[in-house]
Amino acid sequence: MLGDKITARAHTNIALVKYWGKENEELIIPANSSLSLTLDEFYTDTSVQFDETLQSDEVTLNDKTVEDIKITNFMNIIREKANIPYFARIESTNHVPTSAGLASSASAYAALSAAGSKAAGLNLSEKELSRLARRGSGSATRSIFGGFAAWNKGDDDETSYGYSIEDPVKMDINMIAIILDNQPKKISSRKGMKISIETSPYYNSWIEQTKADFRTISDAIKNNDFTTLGKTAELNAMRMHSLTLSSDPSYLYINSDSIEVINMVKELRENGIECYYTMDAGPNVKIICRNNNINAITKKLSSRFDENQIKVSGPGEGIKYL
Ligand code: FM0
Repeated sequence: MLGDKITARAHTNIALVKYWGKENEELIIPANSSLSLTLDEFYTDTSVQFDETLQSDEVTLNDKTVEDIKITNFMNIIREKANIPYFARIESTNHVPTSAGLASSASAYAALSAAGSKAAGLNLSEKELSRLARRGSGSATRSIFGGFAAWNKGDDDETSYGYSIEDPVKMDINMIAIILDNQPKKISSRKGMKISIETSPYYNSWIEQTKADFRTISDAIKNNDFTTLGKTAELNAMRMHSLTLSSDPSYLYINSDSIEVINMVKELRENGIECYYTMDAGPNVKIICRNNNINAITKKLSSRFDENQIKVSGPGEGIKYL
């Protein structure tokens, strides 16, 4: 009921086929479909309560009051859908290492969509929730779902939505995140992808490549083929990063620590420990591996990095109300 305090939990996700570029910036319609794995270790809990006595939305993030026009704009979408004029009290706690570049906007907007829409009296399906989450941050579209999830590109608000590919996940797959920099990124993904789509001469090839990668990884999931999934995800990530290098101005998320981790992964592989790397819009590296190799990989990483920089995670679940 309107006035009830509703709390939802959403987990973050890491893309295996990356989203990098928008066809429509206002509606957040992407230039390509993407595919991800939701992780159990990193999540956001958000509660929303509408209150007719409030003069504006009151937002606290990890117990700190924040003013964020993006959140107000997002709440306006919910107000419009529910046809209510009231502001809300929003409390959000991120169980993601602070600004670790672990796609906290994905879990944040997925949790806010679920809690906000229900608190406003809306009863949205998961597909509708994913379309709503998309308006906050593209990657949030996929965080409504657990396990392997995808975001269908579509070409308007109706047809651009998230869906489950497989949950629970059958494949033996984990991700080890190596936190190399916990500062907010200099070039946000929003800005970075805009520069890429507008200036990289390779952008069209990227779009063609992501279509092939999407098919390859979907098949690999069906066939429980870890090797093909890992290889393709690694290539897809590096091809996304090559768009940043080939943009004007050129920019780079990869730093010298990232390169060190990449080389460690290659060395591990040469020694028979099968693992692959992926990276998003920041220097942190995520290593894709099987259960029985976690120890060997974390041992190697600990020779160079601090224990609290290394976070192991398995597949996580979709949105839930607490
Ligand atoms: O997650 O401008 O969702 O597919 O993480 O808010 O829609 O923060 F590697 C980059 C995420 C992009 C790939 O972009 O952008 C992926 C990325 P917004 P997001």
